[in-house]
Amino acid sequence: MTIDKKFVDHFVNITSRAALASSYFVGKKDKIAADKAAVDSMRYQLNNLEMQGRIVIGEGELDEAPMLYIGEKLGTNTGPEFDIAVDPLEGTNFAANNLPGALSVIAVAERGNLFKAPETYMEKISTKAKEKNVVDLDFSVKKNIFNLSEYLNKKPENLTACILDRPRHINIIKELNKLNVKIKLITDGDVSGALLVTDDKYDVDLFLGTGGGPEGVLAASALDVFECSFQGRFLFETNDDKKRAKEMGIVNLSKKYELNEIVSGDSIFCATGITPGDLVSGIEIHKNEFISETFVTHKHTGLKKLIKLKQNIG
Ligand code: VTB
Repeated sequence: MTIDKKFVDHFVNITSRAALASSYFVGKKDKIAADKAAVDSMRYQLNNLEMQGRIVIGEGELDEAPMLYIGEKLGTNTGPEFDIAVDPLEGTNFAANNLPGALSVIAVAERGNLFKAPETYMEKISTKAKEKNVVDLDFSVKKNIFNLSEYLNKKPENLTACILDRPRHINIIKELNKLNVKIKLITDGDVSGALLVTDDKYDVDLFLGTGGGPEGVLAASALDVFECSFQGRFLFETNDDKKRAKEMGIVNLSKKYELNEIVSGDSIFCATGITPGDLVSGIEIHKNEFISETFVTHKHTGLKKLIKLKQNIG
């Protein structure tokens, strides 16, 4: 079974509209309002779609923002059965402070093919090498860099590694620095960070570090269409986290997941820019029209491109 390609247009439209809704709150210092606008728009549009949709990854539970919640049923209750992961506003700080990189994101797979991730942290690694054993979550930073250097035939000093700027990454950053690797530190937005390995034009060879688990599943859905690898391992710190993970069916809490254990079969991924960033440009409004740019993938058709749309605001 595959997802009909007509849904690509539908989902591009949905993240574009959600991005537009959120864009009115850009720079207004109100993360909750910017998030709510994107969530409300996404929910409304998903409910109008001929599908039997179910949210498996909701947004915002880490910081208790307004959200599309896990288990929520969406659509007209006719048509194909989809599992849906959403991050209607990825980068709430970016939107609130008018900084580059705010996105509206959705990933869709057929029922049962998208990992149900709890709202916890995940150790992640992605790179532009599909082969196993080039980079691995279980390798040291040094081994990953040396292997990648050999694989890409680039000296470590010419490799770029992207990582969230967080105190928890101090040792990884020190090690990268010692190896003379170029570091691209991002303050938020690790869906985008992980996707920067998909094209040489972004000049990122490796993405690594610990970020949100839901964001990891979203990134993996897009990476599945590229010659790229992704591994993720959830970090369950509290007893509550562990209990919820078990309730969601996770047996081995310290398992390292390969990309195709996170997403399998056909899938569609869309990320529309709200503010301009590395991956896509932001929403532009001209009188009654708006322009959006969306990073889109569809596994079955091999589609992977940026789609720019000019539409009526109406
Ligand atoms: C990342 C990033 C998000 O959360 O997943 C990060 O992609 C992880 O959490 O944009 P901490 O901020 O607690 O490190 C965000 O920054 C916000 O959801």
